[in-house]
Amino acid sequence: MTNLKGKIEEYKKKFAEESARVRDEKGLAELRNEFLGRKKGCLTSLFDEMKGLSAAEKPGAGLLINAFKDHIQEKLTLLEGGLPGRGRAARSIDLTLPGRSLYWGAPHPVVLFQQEIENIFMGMGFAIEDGPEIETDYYNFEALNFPPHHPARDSWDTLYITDNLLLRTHTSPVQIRVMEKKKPPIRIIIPGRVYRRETTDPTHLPMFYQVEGLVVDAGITFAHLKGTLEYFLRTMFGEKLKVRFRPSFFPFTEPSAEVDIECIVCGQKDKSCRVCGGTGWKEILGAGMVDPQVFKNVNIDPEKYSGWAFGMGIDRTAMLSYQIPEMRFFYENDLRFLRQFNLK
Ligand code: 2NL
Repeated sequence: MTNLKGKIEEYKKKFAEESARVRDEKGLAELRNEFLGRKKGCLTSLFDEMKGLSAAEKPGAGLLINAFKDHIQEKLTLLEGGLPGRGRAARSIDLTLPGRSLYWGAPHPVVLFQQEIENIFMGMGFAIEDGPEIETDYYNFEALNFPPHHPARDSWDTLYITDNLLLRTHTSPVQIRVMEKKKPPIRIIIPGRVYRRETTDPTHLPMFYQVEGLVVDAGITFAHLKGTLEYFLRTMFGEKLKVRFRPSFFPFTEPSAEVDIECIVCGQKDKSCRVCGGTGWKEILGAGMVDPQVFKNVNIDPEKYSGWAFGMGIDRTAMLSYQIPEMRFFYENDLRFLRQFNLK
């Protein structure tokens, strides 16, 4: 046993001397073989030594030899990590390298803009609703006073799934669904994706975002429409913003209006402004008093109740607000573009 202990000490000393001389992987392999190798390794010779011991001494000797083995293995690993070249790069951790920084996700600019719109209307007591993007002909057209084959359908280039199923061309079907379920007073807005069969150009895509709004109660007039929309637009674009209403037509409202705001890019001062074409005005939304036929379709009595509605493009308005020349920029997912809008 004393013999074994002495031998272990001797081997440790020898290992320390020889390991100091190891310069490369070859030297390391030789050292490992010399001490842990199966055939003539020091470890093997220690186990041979054990054979001559008594049964009582064997367990203690086993522990000593295993501790020696662990010691050698640990030192070899350290040595390996300290070697230059390929060995070092492949095996060691460089604690001086800076950590990898994580990219924080952030809301998309169209989402930010939609939230701004939602906040203004929520401040006026409106609720936010949503509904399916795949609709039936009834909810997308018929309930909104477009009979089949009516020429007004031509101005909505629709993407059909079957003769009866289609991708909604506006979020109005959600308003129909809400009016079927709830009785007045109703004050809602519906933001969401809508689809049209469009040829892509800088301001048109087959998918875009729209927000529609609806107010239904006893005694609602065009004055409510005007006051609410003016308040909304001035909160969004500036207290002193000029807003004008022009007569227009929609199948689901009567009377109907298109609403323009002063050009927020040139402030009506540039006769060659590229945004407003020198007119000083930009069309921003469509609106009107809900047609009595639409109320009849959802069993609301048009003699008792009246209401107004509007529709506005979200991404289109965000383009005007941020002065973005291409709608496609929003949906190409180029992070260099998207990151510019998350300054908050
Ligand atoms: C536009 C015009 C508009 C509506 C949408 C509506 C919905 C119901 C009843 C009556 Cl359920 N009207 N929506 C009304 C007027 C205009 O959108 O230019 N949108 C981009």
